Amino acid sequence: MIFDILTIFPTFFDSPLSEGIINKAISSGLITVRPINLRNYTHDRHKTTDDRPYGGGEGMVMKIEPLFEAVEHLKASPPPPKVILMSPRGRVLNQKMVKELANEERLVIICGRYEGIDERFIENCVDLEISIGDYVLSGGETPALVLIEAVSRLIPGVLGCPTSSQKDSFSNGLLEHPHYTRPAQFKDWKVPEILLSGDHKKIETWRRHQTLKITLERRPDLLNSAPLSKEDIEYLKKLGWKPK
Ligand code: 9D3
Repeated sequence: MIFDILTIFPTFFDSPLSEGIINKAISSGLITVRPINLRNYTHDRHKTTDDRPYGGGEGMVMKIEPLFEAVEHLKASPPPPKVILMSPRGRVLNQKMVKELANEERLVIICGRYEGIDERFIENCVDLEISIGDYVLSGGETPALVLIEAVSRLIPGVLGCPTSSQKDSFSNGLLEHPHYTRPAQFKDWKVPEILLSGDHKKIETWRRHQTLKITLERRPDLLNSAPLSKEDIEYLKKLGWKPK
């Protein structure tokens, strides 16, 4: 999979791309990540990418010409990409969207800066606008990294074990049960007895109950769309859950 990132801060991505799982995925050729300097597509001496807003007001707006030329240039080489704008006005990213994007062959990811982007570029050149949540950042670079990491993990071979991305929270639609490792006792804090029992059937049930209890406490909204068994629903009702 190819990720082309259009940004005025291409070096922002140097360190994150040189660490851990993403770095391995790049080295092994499973993904290609190319930060591209938007200023390469300007023609004036000052490499201007922004200008003052028509109608007046605070802040600067990203100009259409460099963005348009960059996207046209990228589209001229195969495979045809999906063009994504990281934007606080976009659809809020979730694991379902990540799964869908993992089926694409190539993404062009545009990182906004300043107060906004000329709307004519968005209307005519962007396929999808994505936000990563309801908080204010300074630009689309961090969101682009979030997107690339989330999508890359779903590409076969990127994670060591093919099941580990499926077992994750949100893949099964619920939060994870708690985890413990040695020592069995630290100060006077003990690992739950059942996990030391060797009774795998009982452990499995305990973990499922923990998953359901924690999800009910912290993210009851998830229970309305997660796949639940008859036993799950029975247990949740005992905890006071009312299905919607
Ligand atoms: C001060 C300007 N804001 C008015 C409320 C609008 C605004 C413009 C640009 C707010 C943030 C930004 C920069 N952020 C992004 O480009 C961005 C973002 C984000 O801020 N939060 C969550 N997801 C994303 S994706 C891109």
